[in-house]
Amino acid sequence: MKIDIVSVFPEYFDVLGLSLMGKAQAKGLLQITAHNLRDWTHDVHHSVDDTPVGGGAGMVMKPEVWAECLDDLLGLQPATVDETECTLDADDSATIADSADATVSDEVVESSDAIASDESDGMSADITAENATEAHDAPVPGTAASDAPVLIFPNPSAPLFTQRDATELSHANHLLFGCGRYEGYDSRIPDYYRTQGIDVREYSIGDYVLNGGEVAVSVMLEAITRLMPGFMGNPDSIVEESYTGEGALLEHRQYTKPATWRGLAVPDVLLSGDHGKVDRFRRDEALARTNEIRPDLIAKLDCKALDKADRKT
Ligand code: 6GU
Repeated sequence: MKIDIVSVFPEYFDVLGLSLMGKAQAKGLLQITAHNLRDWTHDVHHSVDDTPVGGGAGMVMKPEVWAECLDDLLGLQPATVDETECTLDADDSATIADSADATVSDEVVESSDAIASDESDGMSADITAENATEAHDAPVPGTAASDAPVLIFPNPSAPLFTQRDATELSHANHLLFGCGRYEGYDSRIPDYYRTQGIDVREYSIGDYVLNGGEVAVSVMLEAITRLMPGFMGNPDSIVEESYTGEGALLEHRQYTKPATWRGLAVPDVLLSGDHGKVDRFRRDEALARTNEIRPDLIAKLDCKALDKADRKT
């Protein structure tokens, strides 16, 4: 699985080289690249945000830089140059004057080509003068449907990311995560890529607010990649866990030896050697704990996932 992550703090993802995720990369199961969004800026300040239209606190990540980056990483042709993007303000002209090889040209394609060839990130090298003249056409997806990329934006105002999403995404060949910071990103960024036929997802990881999407992406990535065949040393360990399968319950409590520790005993039934009784005990405990801690999960349970003995619990 190829995983691209775009962030203004790509160093956040250095930790993905550790533990099982690091091993999966060494095995060639995962190819993770964290990119710096600022590599796609052209102004001296490398700015990626602007004030919110309509007013309000904070800054919003602007669409132009994201689009250059995402077009590149998705292998899309640059989009039709929008008129508003061509309007130069005093800042822009100063920036262009600063740059040695970019000149203010009335031939927009020429200048965007010059900018593109500045990029060291590989994809832009494919933009030849020939296809750049066709840049006024809408972008086309660059990959076959079977390994179509999935573009994912962490967003605290989006639907919750669940085990079901993790399972589905563990089958993808290419995931591209875009981490927002500040007050978030211009909503037209995901909208635009949807219009281009890209599978775009926005997810929250819980009902609390983080400073940016980086930690949320780490959480989602860990949930997704551990479900890939060959990722876990012991694949059985992902079968019995909480939130797995249709009748998702919280897991029963766990114990190891000794049988009594600091006066606290392991339940007798677990020492009985009777697998049927152990299974029943654990199942009852899972149901009781779920009912107490997460009644919302009980409400969502499919009746078919319950057996006769469950109903008594
Ligand atoms: Cl995905 N992003 C941010 N910034 N905060 C969050 C979140 C995501 N999910 C929960 N809180």
